[in-house]
Amino acid sequence: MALPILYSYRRCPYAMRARMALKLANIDVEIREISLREKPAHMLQVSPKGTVPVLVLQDGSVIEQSLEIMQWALKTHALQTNIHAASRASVLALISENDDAFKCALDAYKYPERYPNKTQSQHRADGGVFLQKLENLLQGNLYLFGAIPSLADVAIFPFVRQFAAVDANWFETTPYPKLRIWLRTLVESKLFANIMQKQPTYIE
Ligand SMILES: N[C@@H](CCC(=O)N[C@@H](CS)C(=O)NCC(=O)O)C(=O)O
Repeated sequence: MALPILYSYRRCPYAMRARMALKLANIDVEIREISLREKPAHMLQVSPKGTVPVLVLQDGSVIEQSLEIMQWALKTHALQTNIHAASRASVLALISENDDAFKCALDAYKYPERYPNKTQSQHRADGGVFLQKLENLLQGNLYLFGAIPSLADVAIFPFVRQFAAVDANWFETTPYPKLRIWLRTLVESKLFANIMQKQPTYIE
């Protein structure tokens, strides 16, 4: 194969962060935009779990978790190397909180009919705990861990973007002013515009 292959889905936040990391690292890949309903047989063959993103390298090795794709792509990039050893554990812990508790709250807030144990505003309040934590980290900093973006900013903002979009009017009135600026900066970045370009669905 000429280039590594990235099985991707444009609107998937995990795939977004993988595409951003690859772009930041200037790693050219063949992006295969999939249909989640009709996943390509080759993708399922190399990664039977059936989620995107999946990166297939030229030597045939497969990286099938978005965070691992990011870490692989950015192993020598400032986004990772500028993180002090002491902060590294905090960066990874924050990403893990995003991927676990916040992602659960996001799903429940987006699809409250599937999670009737609580009302939609209770689900939103659950997510708000993480948003408040981000707001606190952004006091005095443009980014979560300082003046320049870290792995955490890129890994987390696609999920906050989805949370904010559920009810944009509500988000504009939240007591998270720094978070709003942070989100706008990242969403309006050239990097994000670049990785959100539409492309036809890959047909095997
Ligand atoms: N832990 C995985 C999660 C990836 C994931 O859940 N992706 C979703 C799309 S956002 C997916 O492919 N779901 C499979 C499906 O909907 O069939 C990662 O970090 O890469």
